[in-house]
Amino acid sequence: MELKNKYMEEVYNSVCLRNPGETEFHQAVNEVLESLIPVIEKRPDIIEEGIIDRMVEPERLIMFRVPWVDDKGKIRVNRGFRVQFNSALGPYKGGLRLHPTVNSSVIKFLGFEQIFKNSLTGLPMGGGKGGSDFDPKGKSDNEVMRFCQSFMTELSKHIGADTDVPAGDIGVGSREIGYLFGQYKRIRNEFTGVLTGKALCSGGSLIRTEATGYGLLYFTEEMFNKINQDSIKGKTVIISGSGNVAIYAAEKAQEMGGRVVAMSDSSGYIYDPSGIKVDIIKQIKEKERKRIKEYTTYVKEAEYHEDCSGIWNIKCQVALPCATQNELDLKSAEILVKNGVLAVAEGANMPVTPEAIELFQKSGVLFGPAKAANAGGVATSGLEMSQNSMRYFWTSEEVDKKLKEIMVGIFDSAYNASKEYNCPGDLVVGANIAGFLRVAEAMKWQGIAY
Ligand code: NDP
Ligand code: 2IT
Repeated sequence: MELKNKYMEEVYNSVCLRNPGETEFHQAVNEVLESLIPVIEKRPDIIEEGIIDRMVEPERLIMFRVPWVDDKGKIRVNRGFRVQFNSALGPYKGGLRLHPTVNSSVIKFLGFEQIFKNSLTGLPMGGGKGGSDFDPKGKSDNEVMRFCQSFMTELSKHIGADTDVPAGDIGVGSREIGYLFGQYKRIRNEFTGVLTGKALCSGGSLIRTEATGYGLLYFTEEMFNKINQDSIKGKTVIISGSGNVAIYAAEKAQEMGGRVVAMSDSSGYIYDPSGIKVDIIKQIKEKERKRIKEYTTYVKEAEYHEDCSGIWNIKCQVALPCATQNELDLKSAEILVKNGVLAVAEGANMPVTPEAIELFQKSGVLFGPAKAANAGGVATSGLEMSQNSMRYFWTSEEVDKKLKEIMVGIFDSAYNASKEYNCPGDLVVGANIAGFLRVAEAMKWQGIAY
């Protein structure tokens, strides 16, 4: 979208020129620059210090070959990435994604978003992201292990508990983190908190598994309470995806009295008007690693439909996209608005297209942007790092309480910034500004270090 400020337009054009064809990265930068126009109009020092010019350029981008041997003895080669985007606030922090669509554009967009998200948590974490175009689907545990060991053999040269701390994202859960952790420990001979999302037996934190989904619901409830004087209770909820974020979003939505009627994977969606049984989804997805279609073998009355984007045709009051980027477009948004949706919050990163966001906001739908709404995962990773540093652990109740406080804090920061900058309730602008200001202050204080 066109930026109504000459300086921002120049920065954006240079990002496009320098990163040709990287459309997801361009999209993420465009949204942030647009939101920051009122800030630079008030603060000429930000332009003078080159804060934005520096922020859109990663501090470091590592790209490497990942060779591994499959179960048939055939040599396979994937491409590995780690973007260390910004270390103004702390060690680089962000997940690893294993999915065939991973490329430098996807990793840069995710790493860029992560800077502001991590800042919003208030915890000392910089922004980073990584991954590979390796597809874990259909691979044996041994193949996944060999891939992870090869990936970590190179990555271990660039990370560390005080340097860069990766975690999970699409295709990376406890199994993969375990293989990665084991290989790091072997190479470096160090048992440290170099990764988060670890199993409890190896220094993991209680509630990290649940954190992104739970945090999303705490954030959504804050939007309902503080903007609309309403709540999730009694609302019909649709959640796309059926991975880590989606499952625990569904669990918490039901605990809060919402009625979750549909979930999906990349093949299709299930509709269960009597309310999705989350334990069955956990069984299919976490234990058996099967397709969501299997749900209909457990629940006979449930319907299965191919084409995952059809999920947005179902009438609901709350829509929570928790699968992947750009999964909810203008056409789907028009249907949701027509069907009376009241709130949309992004569990995935950048799942709603810019045109769809604009429609929701124009139509008075509460909209929770990813940077704020899904920050509970990385926030709890930050709490895992704290516990590792102390060589101690907190109870579920303690971690959950801190997570809730952080999510309420993020909502308040974004909402207050939206009011201060004359667009009350625009949490996209509010989150971008609140996240940015903290990073900008640290960059200014540290001089031209990067
Ligand atoms: P998982 O791998 O656990 O689950 C991903 C889910 O999304 C699966 O149901 C998957 O379906 C679906 N999906 C993935 N790619 C596509 C696609 N191209 N089209 C349609 N569906 C797709 O990942 P997570 O739950 O961890 O991550 C989901 C989203 O949340 C991502 O955007 C991630 O960046 C974001 N996120 C994750 C956090 C975390 O802590 N894990 C924290 C904050 C954000 P299928 O099985 O068919 O591929
Ligand atoms: O997008 C994200 O915030 C994550 N995938 C979680 C990152 C983390 O370091 O826990």
